[in-house]
Amino acid sequence: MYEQQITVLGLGAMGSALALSFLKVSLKTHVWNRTVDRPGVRKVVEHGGKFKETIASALEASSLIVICLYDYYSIYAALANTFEQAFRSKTIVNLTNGTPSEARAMSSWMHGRGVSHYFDGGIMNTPEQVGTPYAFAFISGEDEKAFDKISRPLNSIGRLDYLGLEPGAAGLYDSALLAGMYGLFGGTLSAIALLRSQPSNDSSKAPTSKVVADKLIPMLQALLPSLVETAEYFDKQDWRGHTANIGIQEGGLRNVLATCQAEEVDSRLLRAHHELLVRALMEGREMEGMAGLVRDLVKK
Ligand code: FVH
Repeated sequence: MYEQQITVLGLGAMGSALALSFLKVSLKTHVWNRTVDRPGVRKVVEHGGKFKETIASALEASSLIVICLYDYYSIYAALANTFEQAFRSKTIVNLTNGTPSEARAMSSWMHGRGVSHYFDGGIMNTPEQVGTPYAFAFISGEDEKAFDKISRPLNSIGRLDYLGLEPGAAGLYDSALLAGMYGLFGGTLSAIALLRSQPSNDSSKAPTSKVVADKLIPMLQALLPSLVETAEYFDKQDWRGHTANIGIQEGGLRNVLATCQAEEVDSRLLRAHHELLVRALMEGREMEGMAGLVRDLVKK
């Protein structure tokens, strides 16, 4: 038997997008937000969401509860004065961004208050993408049978990727994917800063956005398969430099840093990567591939 109603705690940018996606598939949607006067609250109520004045009445309204607050501290703060009875037999799906250890602690805290199931999740898209083919979320905690029960009401958000029993798994995948994203962002910010220094009398000067769209993005797209290879070599513990080895990578990045210096561009987002390459070179590992560098990042 699948849930016909759902409660959403938190109607910020993401929580309100989630609530709207539930309303769109005709789930009766109860909502609560600490501050009533918020655009997200108005929009969700306009679309049929049932606003609850107190968090206790929001919990009471459904047995399936989605939490999407700013951080884990906000959740503890919001639920601090709620009687344990309000949690009993509830299924909680917490889509607030956090770390694996925060997820594990929250799972124990919730089970200690009598919830029947606690799932932790990470949403890997923007609020605007909720309900589109780009949207997906990692979910972990409990078992596959329990996950199946929540997947029907929740899949209006997007694709749900269930990672198994360990409640911290979704937070780990979330952080790993965001690490990749921030690396890409950092490199792109440095690229834009360099491009802005094109001489204005250069007739080939193109708007920065055009260079990013026409040159940088196609280059990155062509390189993406090599990221999978790096992970495959890491899995096989194969440290050989099959294509570009550490020696070549260091030379390339050294040129970028020299150009940044000449053009008075702050290279701090790139320097940490260069330091890693130099350290490997000093250890005589110039023929290793990028997978070898991962070893240097792993502390335990
Ligand atoms: N927005 C995004 O692009 C990202 C995409 C990936 C996933 N994140 C995570 O989703 C969580 C919520 O993010 P959000 O975008 O909805 O954030 P805000 O619009 O800032 O809304 C924050 C809500 O949290 C409530 N809140 C904050 N502190 C407290 C508290 N102490 N007690 C109760 N509620 C609290 C806030 O309420 P109010 O300020 O309106 O009263 C909002 O409902 C987040 O983990 C992202 O990392 C989004």
